[in-house]
Amino acid sequence: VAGNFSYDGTNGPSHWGKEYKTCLGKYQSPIDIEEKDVTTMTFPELQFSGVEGSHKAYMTNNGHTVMIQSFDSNVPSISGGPINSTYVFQQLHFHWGQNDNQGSEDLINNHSFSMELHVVFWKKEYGSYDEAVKRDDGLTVLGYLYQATDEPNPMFESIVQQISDIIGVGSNITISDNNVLKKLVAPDIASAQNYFTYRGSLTTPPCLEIVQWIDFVKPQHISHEQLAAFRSIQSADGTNLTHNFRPVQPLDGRTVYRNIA
Ligand code: B30
Ligand code: ZN
Repeated sequence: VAGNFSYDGTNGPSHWGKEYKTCLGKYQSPIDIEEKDVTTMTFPELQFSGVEGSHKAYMTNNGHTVMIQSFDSNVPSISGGPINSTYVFQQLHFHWGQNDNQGSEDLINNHSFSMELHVVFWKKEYGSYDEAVKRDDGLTVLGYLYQATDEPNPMFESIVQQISDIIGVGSNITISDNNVLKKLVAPDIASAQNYFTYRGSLTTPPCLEIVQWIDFVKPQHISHEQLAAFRSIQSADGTNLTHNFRPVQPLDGRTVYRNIA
């Protein structure tokens, strides 16, 4: 559901801290990742399970993004890498910009990408998402960067087609392609051990500082046209959600690691 926040004006990111004090905290996301400042590290292999096969999935306009969830019994999970237990898939969603030169939340060497996909997982031993978000190691989010190109990405075909059915806030539809989850949760297994990782927060209110971020180094692509479809959904105030990325936050002494497989 849409909380009382937006990406412009009096409810924009610079005002979130008035209602949500945590948004003013010291471990906020997103950040600018400067490659010259990262600490290299060899983590255990990051592993995906339950990703293969088909998943019944749903797509929602929640007023601040396009969100995809599954209530399938076959739920993807991850383990290994910088996390020391199993985390279960909850939802995935997207962040984009008003033009192709911006849209990603995390930046690399101060460079913005056109879109960022967030795949959100909760720590299984806490029993549920609602319990996990009360704990400081409750969530792991995978971040995938996308650069706009002329060439469409087949992975987005069915989603983009169906975005026209969720223009209004609160709309919810079944995704016709049962392979969407497989394609979005682990799109590029060959590059899955090449990531940055750091401790941070939810990038939207309530900005809880409970997230182990895993940002994959290698960008993927999406076409200008496919990206434009995301900008056509409406936000809570009835205007088009042309952009929904939070500006970068201070690193404040945190260490960003890069996995060297
Ligand atoms: S992110 O990946 O850091 N962008 C939440 C999860 C991941 C991120 C940001 C927020 C989250 O769980 N937020 C609280 C729940 N939301 C979710 C929702 O369904 O959409 C409720 C809310 O905002 O207050 Cu509307
Ligand atoms: Zn996000």
